[in-house]
Amino acid sequence: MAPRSSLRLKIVTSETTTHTHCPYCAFQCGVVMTDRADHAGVIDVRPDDDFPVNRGQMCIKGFTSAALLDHPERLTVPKIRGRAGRLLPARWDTALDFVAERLLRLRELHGPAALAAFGSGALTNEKTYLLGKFARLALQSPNVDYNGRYCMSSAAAGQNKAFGIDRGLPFPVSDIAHTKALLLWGANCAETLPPIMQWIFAQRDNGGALIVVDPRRTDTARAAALHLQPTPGSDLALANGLLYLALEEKLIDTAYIAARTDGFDDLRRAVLSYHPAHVERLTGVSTQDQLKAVRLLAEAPSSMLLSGRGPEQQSKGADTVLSFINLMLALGKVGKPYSGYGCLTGQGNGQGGREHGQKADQLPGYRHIEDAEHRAAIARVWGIDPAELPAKGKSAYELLDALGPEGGIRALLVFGSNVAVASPNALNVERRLASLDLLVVCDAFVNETARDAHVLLPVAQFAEEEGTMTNLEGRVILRQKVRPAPPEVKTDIEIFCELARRLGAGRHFQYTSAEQVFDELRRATAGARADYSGITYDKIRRNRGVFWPCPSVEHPGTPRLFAERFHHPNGRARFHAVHHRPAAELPDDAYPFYFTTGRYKEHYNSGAQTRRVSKLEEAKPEPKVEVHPRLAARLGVVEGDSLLVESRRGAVTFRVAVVPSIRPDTLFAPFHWGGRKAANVLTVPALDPTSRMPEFKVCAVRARRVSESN
Ligand SMILES: Nc1nc2c(c(=O)[nH]1)N[C@H]1C(S)=C(S)[C@@H](COP(=O)(O)OP(=O)(O)OC[C@H]3O[C@@H](n4cnc5c(=O)[nH]c(N)nc54)[C@H](O)[C@@H]3O)O[C@H]1N2
Ligand SMILES: Nc1nc2c(c(=O)[nH]1)N[C@H]1C(S)=C(S)[C@@H](COP(=O)(O)OP(=O)(O)OC[C@H]3O[C@@H](n4cnc5c(=O)[nH]c(N)nc54)[C@H](O)[C@@H]3O)O[C@H]1N2
Ligand code: SF4
Ligand SMILES: [Mo]
Repeated sequence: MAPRSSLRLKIVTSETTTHTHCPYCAFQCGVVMTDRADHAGVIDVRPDDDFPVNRGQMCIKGFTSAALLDHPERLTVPKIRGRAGRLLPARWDTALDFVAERLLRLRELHGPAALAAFGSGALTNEKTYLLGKFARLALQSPNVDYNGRYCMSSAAAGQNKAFGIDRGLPFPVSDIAHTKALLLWGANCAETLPPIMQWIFAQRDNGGALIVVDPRRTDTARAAALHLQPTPGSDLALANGLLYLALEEKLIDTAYIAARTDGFDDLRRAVLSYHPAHVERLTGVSTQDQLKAVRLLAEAPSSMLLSGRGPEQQSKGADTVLSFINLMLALGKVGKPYSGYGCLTGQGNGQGGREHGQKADQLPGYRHIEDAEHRAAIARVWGIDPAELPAKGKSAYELLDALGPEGGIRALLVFGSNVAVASPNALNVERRLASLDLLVVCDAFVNETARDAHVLLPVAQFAEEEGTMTNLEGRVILRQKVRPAPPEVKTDIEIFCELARRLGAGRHFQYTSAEQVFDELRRATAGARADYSGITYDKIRRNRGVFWPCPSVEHPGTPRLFAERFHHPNGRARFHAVHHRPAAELPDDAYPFYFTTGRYKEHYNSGAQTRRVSKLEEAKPEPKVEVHPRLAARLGVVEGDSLLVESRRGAVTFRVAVVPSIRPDTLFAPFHWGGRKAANVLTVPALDPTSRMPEFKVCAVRARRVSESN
């Protein structure tokens, strides 16, 4: 008996409880983690009842997130590819020396632009900031970009043009509960942000109406009073059509337009051609439904339009976002209580990740790398001559497409993205990765991108490090350390510092903690659009987050934007006359169906993490292609059959899910799997001209039944 009770005592006394956040999406649920350090790594995660965003709720990914920490497949030592092609364990010094020597040699041979880095919206603000600094000062290359280009770039471009600032939601999520009309446009919140549904249900209970626009009748659409089911890629035409009807029905707010906006006359002329019958032909949405939607939005005392990746991941995504903003401005809704336009940010730090300089054209604080004043401001903080800062580099897909001897990029360092799975035209990206002289993947797991890597560097995970994240509301929160990282694992910050030293830039990378990096980030963003200068770790802890902009330590932060002014110099919002244009690839005789992509509740992005969590893998072991019963009959397939889906880029065999919830002209599959199950083998790498967002949501395919053995 005695040994047992003393053991129990030991377990109890070694428990530590930490308030932190889920590793995955932009909702950044507050969680409480309990580390029973002496109990074979058992670690509990439960939702934090007091965190004001998720209020005690969480999704299955959050509940199972601790499984990533002690996972048997975790990368725990550096690895270098040996002569026989196998990855062999190496000491840190050996691996870092190897990487640095190769980088220096390639830079000497091919110039600095031959080196590139790829970042992520999964990285903390501190890492985002350092990755941009590392690329510019240690690699000395213009070529740094990140997976937010695949995620937030269209919404960012639209908001910057219209409002002069880009913060996903201009209000806290709790405002959703009080709006009288909520339009979710191409966002499947029930699966992608499950705990946000508490605010959406509260909105309904408060008498509000919900409208959903999605080519599929998703769980989110099922909760709606009105579901519009447009043809993929027709959102801009639909939004312009709604504005046409608003003009026709005299629903626009002329006083607001005169007082707070510029450019309405050009827009009015542009939307004259979006007659409802024409819009019905382009979108498949009836005139009656168009009218219902615009009346709900316009006549409600408060209304919100929130967009997801559906309309944004298109080769006209930035213009489509502008068409949404045009509509909400014309109705006089933006900046009024419980009203406005917002985009639902995706990745854990999808917001902060787009502000602090890991983007090819950007410097910290949302500064522009081609603006002389912005360059000078950052050069002062970094202690360099502005001339030492490279120019703007290539966007994510263009960067990956330039890998190898033809494109000229010889070395790539990847931090936090599984580009081989997540990029459009994935087979091309796979080939380009394989043609690199040096591929370094820094990750906690050996994902598909690591398959051709020369060096793998193991990194600490969310519960093993500290740093700030900025959630979908623009609230800066603190990721806290729950337990130490495994002994042979480093944080991304340590890797930046150690590599920078070996590349001769060590004096710019003297940090001993994430908080020190944050203090530099605060100085670098002072006076900039995304001003974090008044935020401290301590202030975040005391207030459960601080909303940027926050320009001084005394400043309480800014939960709501636009009540008085927009962020263009004259304080007014700008309308933009935008026109519908077809998707880059439309169905034709050879490839007769639309193909679109999205997500399952159980998996996260490329699946590099969630496919390793047994509960999630059991719940959703494979991707299925959704087929409407009429189309299934035409193709001669039933539930569970194998369907070969082919585009001009490649072919994938999916098992079939026959569902009445999809349009009969459209196939849908999730992109969470790699290799031969990768939806991105099919997608088209057409890019938006402004945001450089790939068209993940529309391409043309053909399909035929195959036997299991094929
Ligand atoms: N479970 C889960 N949650 C996640 C993620 C995850 O991978 N899994 N990822 C996170 C990230 S990074 C992101 S960006 C967000 C994304 O969150 P969402 O934007 O909600 O996700 P998606 O499923 O990509 O796309 C939303 C919807 O767009 C629809 N759609 C497809 N084509 C079109 C179109 O042409 N027009 C319109 N209007 N709709 C279209 C799809 O049917 C889909 O239901 O989710 C975040 N949360
Ligand atoms: N067809 C199609 N393709 C899409 C989309 C779509 O809707 N359809 N959506 C796009 C969108 S919105 C996104 S956001 C992308 C996402 O797709 P990816 O860019 O592949 O992102 P993840 O799958 O989240 O990959 C993250 C990797 O980073 C690692 N990681 C996590 N945290 C850290 C960290 O702190 N440091 C380091 N070094 N590594 C870390 C994880 O282990 C994992 O291997 O996919 C895009 N691709
Ligand atoms: S994945 Fe998103 S919604 Fe789910 S628990 Fe994590 S932060 Fe919350
Ligand atoms: Mo995303």
